[in-house]
Amino acid sequence: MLSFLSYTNFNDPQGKIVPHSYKGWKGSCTCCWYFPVAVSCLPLSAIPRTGFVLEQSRLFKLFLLPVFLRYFLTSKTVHSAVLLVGLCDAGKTLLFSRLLSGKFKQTQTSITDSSAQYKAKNDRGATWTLIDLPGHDSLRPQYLEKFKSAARAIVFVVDSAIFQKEVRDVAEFLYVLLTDTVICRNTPTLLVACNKQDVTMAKSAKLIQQQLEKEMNTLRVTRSAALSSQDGSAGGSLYLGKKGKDFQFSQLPMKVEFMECSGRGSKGEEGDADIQSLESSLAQL
Ligand SMILES: Nc1nc2c(ncn2[C@@H]2O[C@H](COP(=O)(O)OP(=O)(O)OP(=O)(O)O)[C@@H](O)[C@H]2O)c(=O)[nH]1
Ligand SMILES: [Mg+2]
Repeated sequence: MLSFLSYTNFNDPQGKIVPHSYKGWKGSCTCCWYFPVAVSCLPLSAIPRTGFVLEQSRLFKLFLLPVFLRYFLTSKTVHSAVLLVGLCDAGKTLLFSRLLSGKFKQTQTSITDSSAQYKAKNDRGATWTLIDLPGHDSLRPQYLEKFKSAARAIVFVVDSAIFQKEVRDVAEFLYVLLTDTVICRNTPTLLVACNKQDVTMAKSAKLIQQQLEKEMNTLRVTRSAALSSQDGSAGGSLYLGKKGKDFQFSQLPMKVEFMECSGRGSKGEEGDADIQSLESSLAQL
């Protein structure tokens, strides 16, 4: 019932505090069903006798039960968040700013989440809650835990300029995401944004995809071996891809797209970002 009274605050990109609206990242107000559930669980004696209106049992059957069923059946979580995730310095916060305002912004490493309403570039005018998560190793798990169940899409940002050096860490993070039971159940669209394409040595989206598939295939073998040498339980994570086959992103239950982009853009801070492919994928959610 506390959630009836409380609401979360989010920081917007300009640093102002914006109240969490009724249809925020959770997409539905949980109090909608807490209240009828709580009422219908009360002992009948706790419901005051109306005497001249109805017997208690009839009151429950005729009024409370339909109300409870209606709320229980119609209140489902709407996945309305688009999460920006990735390792430190991949360019999430700059992309967050570019997607929202188009502007270049000097960034610092994020220590908390930022969120704002993002209007997709489509005729439907779909609006999502765009959430920028910190990439630091020590903060990543708790923020992922907080927002993963609300994800409609996950934009996994990769620094293509230093991908070769980070391939193992990128694959490990992606592995954690893609074997998570909540994420596998909700199947948010996965958009792998191969960022920093303005840098000359940046790897292409195709090469990044191939190397990640190879690396995650290796990870799957080592992780499965480690699990079976313990107690055999998967500890809240699922098997990645198809058993008996080399891992490919096409085996995943969710839609996966790899794309190239640059939050900085080819003309630097003064020019526009190169994020059209990301925007058009977000428009199709
Ligand atoms: N050359 C180039 N630099 C970029 C690009 N995108 C971001 N950067 C730079 O990379 C650095 C890190 O960018 P951020 O957006 O802060 O990275 P982040 O992923 O939010 O990092 P954390 O908050 O630490 O997780 C900044 O200096 C950005 O200006 C890009 O497309 N090209
Ligand atoms: Mg950041």
